[in-house]
Amino acid sequence: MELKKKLLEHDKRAVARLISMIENDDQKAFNIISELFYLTGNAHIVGITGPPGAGKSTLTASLAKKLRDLDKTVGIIAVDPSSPFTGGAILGDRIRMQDLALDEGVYIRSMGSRGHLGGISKATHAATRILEIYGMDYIFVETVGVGQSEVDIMKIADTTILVLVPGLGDDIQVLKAGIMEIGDIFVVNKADKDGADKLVLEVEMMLNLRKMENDWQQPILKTIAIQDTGIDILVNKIFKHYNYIKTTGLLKSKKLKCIEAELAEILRERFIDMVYNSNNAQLDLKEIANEIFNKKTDPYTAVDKIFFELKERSN
Ligand SMILES: Nc1nc2c(ncn2[C@@H]2O[C@H](COP(=O)(O)OP(=O)(O)OP(=O)(O)O)[C@@H](O)[C@H]2O)c(=O)[nH]1
Ligand SMILES: [Mg+2]
Repeated sequence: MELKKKLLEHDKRAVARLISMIENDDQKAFNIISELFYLTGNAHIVGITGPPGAGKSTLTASLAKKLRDLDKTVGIIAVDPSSPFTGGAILGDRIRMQDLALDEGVYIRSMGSRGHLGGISKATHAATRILEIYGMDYIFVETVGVGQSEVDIMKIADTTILVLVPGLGDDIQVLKAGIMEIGDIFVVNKADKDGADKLVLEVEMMLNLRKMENDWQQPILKTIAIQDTGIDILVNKIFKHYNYIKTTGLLKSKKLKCIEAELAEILRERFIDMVYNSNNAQLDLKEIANEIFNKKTDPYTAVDKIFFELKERSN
């Protein structure tokens, strides 16, 4: 197949086409992944997450530049970017972005694709696989948020970088409830602003308070992404973390968990599609909700009935 050949020949346009097909749920793209699946699994997947406007994209661009200097190839996927962007603004700074976008060793894409039930979608998983087949050494997945999305990204990333910035007001609020657990590396970006050192101290304190799950000491680094300051150290920590998870077997268990989450997501999508579309009359959830509201039925009985009808139909 033409597209498959182009992908193997490192034609970036094939990557763009395939990811678009994935977003449109075009089975042909998934077939290509199936055929080339043996080429997947070799990229270091780095999650970048943190509050809106923290400088995640600027930081990612800066990291990508550094990795290109080291002759590494880089794919970047921004999931649900919060800032409205036109064409090229996904990496914040247009000039940096243009350099990167023209480089055959870099591919940048934004995807507005949360799964049916939130979380990292089937499409995002598939896009990382395309980038792996293309041969990217590093894949950055940027997500914005200060809640569930950070926890979700952990499932796809081998290394998760949590980006924080001073001056968000109640800084420590941002760090609540499980969010700290997911950072393998903490970055206090915009260190050119007041309050960076205070925030570093606060993060340190939070980290000291909790029980360590393993012997990876989560580093806290200061960066000024717009000036490429602190990026060398960050790249080194990324290498170091990868080394750590490889040698301890954590990488394998992370990958297994990721595959499990992906399987569950594909099953969910497939199953919900089946429930919605397999009958002559399509399932009318609004109508059922109405019946439940009016106490004509209840959610458990309603779902039992849907399953019963599905079974009847498949017999
Ligand atoms: N002063 C300062 N500004 C920065 C720094 N890093 C990024 N910025 C600026 O912060 C703004 C937001 O940067 P982005 O990289 O788009 O931030 P983001 O986290 O990707 O934003 P979203 O994807 O919209 O959540 C831009 O105007 C950047 O130029 C920094 O280190 N210092
Ligand atoms: Mg961004």
